[in-house]
Amino acid sequence: MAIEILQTGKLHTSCETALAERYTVHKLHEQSDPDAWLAANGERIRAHAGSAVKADLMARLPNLEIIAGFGVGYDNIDTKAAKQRNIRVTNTPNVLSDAVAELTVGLMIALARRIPQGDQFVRRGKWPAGDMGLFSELTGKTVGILGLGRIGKEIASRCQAMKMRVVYTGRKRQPSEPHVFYDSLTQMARDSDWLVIIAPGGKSTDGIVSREVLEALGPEGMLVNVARGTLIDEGAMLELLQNGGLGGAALDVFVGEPTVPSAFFALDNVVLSPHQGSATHQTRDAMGALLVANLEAHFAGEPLISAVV
Ligand code: NAP
Ligand code: 8YV
Repeated sequence: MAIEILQTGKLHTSCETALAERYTVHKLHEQSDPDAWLAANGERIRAHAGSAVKADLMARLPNLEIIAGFGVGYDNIDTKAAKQRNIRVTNTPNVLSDAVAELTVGLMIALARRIPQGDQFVRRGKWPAGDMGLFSELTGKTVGILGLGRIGKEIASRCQAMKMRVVYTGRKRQPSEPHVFYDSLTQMARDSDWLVIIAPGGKSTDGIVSREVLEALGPEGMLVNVARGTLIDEGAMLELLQNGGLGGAALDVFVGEPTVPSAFFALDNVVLSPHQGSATHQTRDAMGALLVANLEAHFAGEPLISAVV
């Protein structure tokens, strides 16, 4: 009998194709009455493919065995509820690290050199009236990385290629890493020209980049967030960007994304990106393949490839 699995949102096309070849896939987001559909069919579902799974959805799926997440971050999956029900959870680590690191360095250069603003300057015909001005560069600067994990390390090596000095913070020092470790995020921000945030979302990091940290980074300091919007005190960041208390910010993630506070749009010292860290064809294909490989391993009774629960 075919294994029945549930999607609650659209997934990358190659992933959806691979799932449909192997399983009977139900798409809750395409049902006219999702609630009635779950009541009638929920007990047949053995797997969920994709992220954003809360305890109330799990409760509607009494025979759910596994949640295969599409993404390395799993802050939108209730892993505590999953553990209590013995539901396995997988994510898609490593395969996206290069793409996210590439975007990070791209955002850094874009912010330092005001590349999006320069494009607008030319397109709007402002150049003939005079040059745009001078900005800063990465060369010789210190970058502090919050979260020297899989992606953080890829960012670090690319920053070194840009002739930057790398320092980092996290919950613990990593003895095998050559970079200077700070046990205080505020102190690291004070000593850094750039602060790059790439630690997981969730309760343990909520608001960790506080007003105090942002003020320590200071009027010349540049902030990059490619992690989750929840790590930063977004209101304080906006205020400091507006009043010159913070030099600039390049942001790929936001607290209420895809809605972004319109106050950001008026700021010249900001580069905005719509959560594009892993958004390349090759990386999304690889993420989808890993999601499917985890499901296949589970239903074959083999060890999961990338389990978080
Ligand atoms: P990872 O390998 O687990 O690295 C996470 C790092 O964060 C580790 O170095 C860890 O170090 C540190 N960390 C964890 N909890 C912390 C805490 N409470 N306080 C301070 N540091 C903490 O994860 P990854 O694969 O690099 O991914 C990191 C995150 O990037 C994901 O969780 C996701 O939210 C985000 N992401 C964003 C995009 C995007 O499109 N923008 C794409 C992919 C991933 P310690 O254990 O020493 O604390
Ligand atoms: C998204 C990400 O998951 O992997 C993560 O944690 O933030 C991204 O790769 C991806 O955009 C799928 O929604």
